[in-house]
Order: sequence, then structure tokens, then C-alpha cells
Amino acid sequence: MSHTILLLSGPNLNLLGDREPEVYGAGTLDDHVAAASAAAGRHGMAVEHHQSNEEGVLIDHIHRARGRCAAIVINPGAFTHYAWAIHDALAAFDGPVVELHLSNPNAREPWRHTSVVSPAATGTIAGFGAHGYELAVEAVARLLA
Ligand code: CA2
Repeated sequence: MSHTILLLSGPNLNLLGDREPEVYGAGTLDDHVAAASAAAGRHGMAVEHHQSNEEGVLIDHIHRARGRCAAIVINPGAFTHYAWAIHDALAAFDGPVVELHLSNPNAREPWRHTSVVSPAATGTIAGFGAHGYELAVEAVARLLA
């Protein structure tokens, strides 16, 4: 069985740590990837991370994970709220899918209350800030155990 967790980060998440720390925390994306990788290592797994500001690039990574990665953890950024093509790509993936958000979109503006990704996800972790990355990997490890 594959021991790789594909971690995907959507648009603007490369800016983490630079602006809006009151919403997204002070950590950088590299910090979050390191936390996820450390958590995966504790379960004998590894994280492969990609960030993109382009929907098609994220979809290509999801396609390439098929038959190769054990699970996907994805923070789709604002694509969460309207990118049905990401939903469809995730629905074609055979393993667990964890939708991850630093903030709790349901406690924010109404347009963030809809996730088109959630119906294709095994579950969602939202609102726990940086800790969510570790929680997402723990969830994957439990699901694969
Ligand atoms: O809470 C999350 O993780 C989000 O996925 C973050 C997205 C937002 O559109 C979702 O509704 C919830 C936005 C990520 C943008 O991150 C920035 C970081 C620093 C400066 C500006 C944007």
C-alpha cells in the first residue's frame, strides 16, 4: 500500500504568514507542511505537497494521485466555494479525502458557507488554525489503519 499523503494547497495560501494573521494565524505554509510531514512520519507515512493558484494544476495533481497516493488532504482556498471541477476530480479518487481549512468558513461571510468540495470529501477539518494540519493527518492515519 502507498504511504504517501498528497497535501494540496489552493490559491493565495502561499501568502500565509504575510497578511491577515488574525484570520489565518502567523504560520507560513512551509510551517504547516512541516507539521503535516512530522505527523505523517509518526505514522510511517510521508507527505507530498503542492501549492497552486491555478485550478487546473490542482486537478492534475489529484489525477496523478490516483493509484499512487493513499489519501488526499486539500485546502482548496477560495476554490472551495465554486470549483466543481475540483469536486469531480476528488470524486474520482479512491482513497480518503480530507477537506482542510485554517479558519471556519461557516463562521465567516455567507459566500464562504457553501463548499462544493465537501460532498466529495470523507470529512472536513476547519477552524483549528495550524493545528488542523496535524489533525488532518491523524484522521487519514485512522481511516487507513
Ligand atoms: O480558512 C481557510 O483555510 C480558507 O480555505 C482560506 C481561503 C478562503 O478563501 C477560504 O474561504 C477559507 C483563503 C486563503 C487566502 O490566504 C491568504 C493568506 C494571507 C493573505 C491573504 C490570503
